[in-house]
Amino acid sequence: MDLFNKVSRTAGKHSPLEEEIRKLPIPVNSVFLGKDGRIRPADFRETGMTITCKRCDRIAEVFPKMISRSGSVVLEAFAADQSEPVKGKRVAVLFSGGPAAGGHNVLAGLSAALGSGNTLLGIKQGPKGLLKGDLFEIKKEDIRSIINIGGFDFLGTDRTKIKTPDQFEKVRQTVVNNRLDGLVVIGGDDSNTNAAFIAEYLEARGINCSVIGVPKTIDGDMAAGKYLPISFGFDTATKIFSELVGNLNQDAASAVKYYHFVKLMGRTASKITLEVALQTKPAITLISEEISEKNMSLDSIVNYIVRIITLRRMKGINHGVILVPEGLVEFIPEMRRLIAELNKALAEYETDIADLPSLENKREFLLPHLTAESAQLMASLPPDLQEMLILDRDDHGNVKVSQIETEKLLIDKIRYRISEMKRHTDRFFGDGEEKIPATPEQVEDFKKVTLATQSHFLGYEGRSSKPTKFDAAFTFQLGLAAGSLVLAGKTGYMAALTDFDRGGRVLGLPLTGLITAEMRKGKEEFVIEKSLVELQSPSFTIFAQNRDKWAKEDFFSSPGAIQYWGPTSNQMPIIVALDQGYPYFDNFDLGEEKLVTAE
Ligand code: FBP
Repeated sequence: MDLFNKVSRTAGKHSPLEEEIRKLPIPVNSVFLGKDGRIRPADFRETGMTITCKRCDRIAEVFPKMISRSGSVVLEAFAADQSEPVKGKRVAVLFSGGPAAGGHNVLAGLSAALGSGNTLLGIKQGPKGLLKGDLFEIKKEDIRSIINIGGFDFLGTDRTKIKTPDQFEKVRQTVVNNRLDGLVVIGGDDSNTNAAFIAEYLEARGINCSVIGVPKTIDGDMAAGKYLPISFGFDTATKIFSELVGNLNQDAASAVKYYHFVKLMGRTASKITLEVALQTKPAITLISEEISEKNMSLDSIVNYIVRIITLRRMKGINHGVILVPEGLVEFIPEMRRLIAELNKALAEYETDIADLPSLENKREFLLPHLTAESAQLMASLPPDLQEMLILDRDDHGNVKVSQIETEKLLIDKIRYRISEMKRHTDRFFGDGEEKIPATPEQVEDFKKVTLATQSHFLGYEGRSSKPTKFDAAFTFQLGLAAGSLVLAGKTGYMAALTDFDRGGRVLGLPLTGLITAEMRKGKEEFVIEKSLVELQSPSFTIFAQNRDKWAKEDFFSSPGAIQYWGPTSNQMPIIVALDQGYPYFDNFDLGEEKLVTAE
């Protein structure tokens, strides 16, 4: 074959690697295997475990049907008897929110659970497509082309929040018009909350359609402790970010001139940052949850970083990598107060503000509605950050933190502090708790410091990659579990998987047990509680015990690319293994490997 043909042959998801990984066997949990070794849907029974959230009183008022049906009891899958599996059901599936690696394998698992006796329909472009009724049939050959392949592009996705009576009615019409027996929502906390509301709405109107959620988000904050250690996509995203951060560690130590400030995705939780830190051991890592717990102001964060940079300089190290979690601004106490006050004012004066023509007008209108401290802080922020805080919220009321250049804000403030230190060395060097101990020569050397920085934002690079072997296996089981829950006639549950070190345990979690009441834009909203980094957890403890060593010396590591074969190919997230108390993290066990491409 000539070179021209060889190059064009790889178009349309046919790169040599994609061709190979389509053929990779995937582990299958024993509950999904019949006596003949073929895949079949599992059945579910009640366990003795219940999950309830902090505001059960309000949840019971808002979701009476779901609560009385599930009793908040966790379900567990078991291998069904050998009777004929259910036939003739029509099940639709959608992606919601940001992409996460492995989404296509959820579809593959669903398709395998439904078998040839039922119909799987794809909903185009997420909740928007559900409202429009934009559905098409997913065929077995479609599954063969997308299995183990990254992205959400086969269906598309979006972030529409289904909230108005008119929207719920449209969902009902789509369900009725398409004779759906099941609806599977693959999404994060907001999308799974949507799934619970849809389940309640349909049930209250006597419509027999199982609504099942699947936990997706690279952020890892859609998790439920021992029932669901992590959401899918986290493992792949953190391995990609770790490869890139590892490379930056290596480059920093080679070029010996730059500090690389790397903002890492994770809108709220710093789980991604913690995992990447454990994989790459950079010079400095900020964890939002710790900053909030210690009530650290923006100034004290800057002081913390500058102190480490200065101490490293004294050892002759003038380079390194600094990890900054995407959601940081919302965890800095004074910023959090400012955002809360802005949210309240934005909700109260929504129409007045919408009528004002310029950002300047909006800012002038809002300032008198803030406390003096918040108004002062607001005025001190760069204009583009002010704009983000005033104007931009997503459909779910979240500040769009991915657009806020926190890493650049920190760089500016650090530069300013270093120049201040050079001018007033007495204030910053010498004896005293806050001061940096240094000899006169070291202080003179410090005056010569020029901080050379590079800033990076890693997020989108990690969302649509081909799934790691862990995510490929995890998502396939989640699809099998979701399909089985639908065929078992369950509604208002989330498909879940746990015990990643011993074959996997397949569960159905009542969505209402995960939901709580939260203030958003000044109003009470019902949302699935986000799982954050816990400062008492083994993963954070190990990080905290080691970070001083990583700050003092160049102790970094560079884990390299995702492997599909080789020593790290069966690795699961380190934070999951540590926090679940698994004996190892480098050899996940989710069942017997099978070639599932033809199922
Ligand atoms: P989901 O919660 O929908 O999975 O999205 C997570 C995320 O990747 C965040 O880390 C980030 O803040 C956000 O998506 C960015 O989303 P967008 O695609 O709207 O820019």
